[in-house]
Amino acid sequence: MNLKILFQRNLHFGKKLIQLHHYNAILFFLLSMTGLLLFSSAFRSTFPSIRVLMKDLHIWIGVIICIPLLVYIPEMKKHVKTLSKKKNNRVNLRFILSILILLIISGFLLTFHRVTPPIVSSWALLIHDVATWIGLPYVIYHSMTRSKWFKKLEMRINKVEIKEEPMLIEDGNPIYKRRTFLRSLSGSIIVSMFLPVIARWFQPNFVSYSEKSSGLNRNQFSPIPSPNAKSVPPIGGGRKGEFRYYTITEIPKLNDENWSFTIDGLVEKKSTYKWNQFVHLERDVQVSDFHCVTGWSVYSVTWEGIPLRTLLKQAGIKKEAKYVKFYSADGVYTSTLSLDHAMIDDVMVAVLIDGEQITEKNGGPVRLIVPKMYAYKSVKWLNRIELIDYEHIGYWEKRGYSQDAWVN
Ligand SMILES: Nc1nc2c(c(=O)[nH]1)N[C@H]1C(S)=C(S)[C@@H](COP(=O)(O)O)O[C@H]1N2
Ligand SMILES: [Mo]
Repeated sequence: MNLKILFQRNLHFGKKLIQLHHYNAILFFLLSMTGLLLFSSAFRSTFPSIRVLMKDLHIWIGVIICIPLLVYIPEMKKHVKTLSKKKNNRVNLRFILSILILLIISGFLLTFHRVTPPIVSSWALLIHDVATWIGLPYVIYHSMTRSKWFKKLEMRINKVEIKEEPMLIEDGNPIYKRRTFLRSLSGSIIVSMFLPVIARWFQPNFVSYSEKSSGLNRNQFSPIPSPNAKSVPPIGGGRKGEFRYYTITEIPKLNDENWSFTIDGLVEKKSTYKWNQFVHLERDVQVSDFHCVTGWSVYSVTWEGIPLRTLLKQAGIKKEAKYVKFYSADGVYTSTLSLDHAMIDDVMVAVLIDGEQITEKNGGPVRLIVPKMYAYKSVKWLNRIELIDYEHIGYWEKRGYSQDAWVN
């Protein structure tokens, strides 16, 4: 082929590539911002009302970012050809494309998490997170070292070095050395910024171990509930997976003095328990899975507590009662179940998890669990159950979460 034509074609292609990169950079920035906001617990508590909007936005930007990628696919062969002599660029391309593919597939699965079994979303979320925490720093590095600003900086440093140490040449090309130095410097700065999060992913038990040993659980209630024989050791060896701790308020500071537990509303017998009464109520043990609507799950959790229906029957359900409303000691969070759903066997007012007291982060001393529904139903720091005859809309449901919380 005529060399001149080949050159022109490459030039044309190069321009296209640059254009593609500009669109991508903006979209990628928006995608990262919305993604990081969704991940952030500060955002969860400060702007709960736009959380659902942010999620939809993130999904749509994700879909839009696939369009330039579709434009690129037919050109890919050509692109790879132009890189036949540049090993680094080829590796770079392969890496970026694999990260993108992982993000797209896992993002797609997460978007349709309601029609897939929870185990699929757990994996998808893990992959989405890991790919983000590796891909994001890489893309920042990539776009930095390729920016005009960085190139100028490199050139300036190289010039200075050449003037000052012209004799260094025997030790290899000084320009090359300086450039590698500058690149590894910016690389390590970026990596050290992201390392804490990345490390957490590869050492998922890190947080819970340090928590146990440093006694971060400030829930010091006495007497300590003594676990049922079925709870210790926990059935099947204990839970699999990690909780992500969520709260939309500060964690309430609870102790056996200020804590109480009330059942009231449309019941025959209203009652309020103090801790030392509550701790002596008869408890049951069950193993169940715990699913958050954002995709993560914790499997085979051994919960010990009082089945909700036992509590309700003891209180005496009045005929007018249609719904059960749950309150949190944080003073803000609530959820509801219809009376029928509240009577399902595994809905439990839990006191122990895997034979241990529920930590304050995890919603202790007492939390609700509704295993068959997404965990936004499972009120943490549960301190009041009220029977009502109207439908109450819970905290997250009011802010856009589906009223139907059934897990597939
Ligand atoms: N009081 C209170 N209960 C709550 C929440 C909350 O923010 N506050 N978040 C809910 C959601 S969305 C989930 S996924 C679970 C998380 O439980 P964990 O923080 O113990 O992992 O608690 C649920 N119960
Ligand atoms: Mo959740």
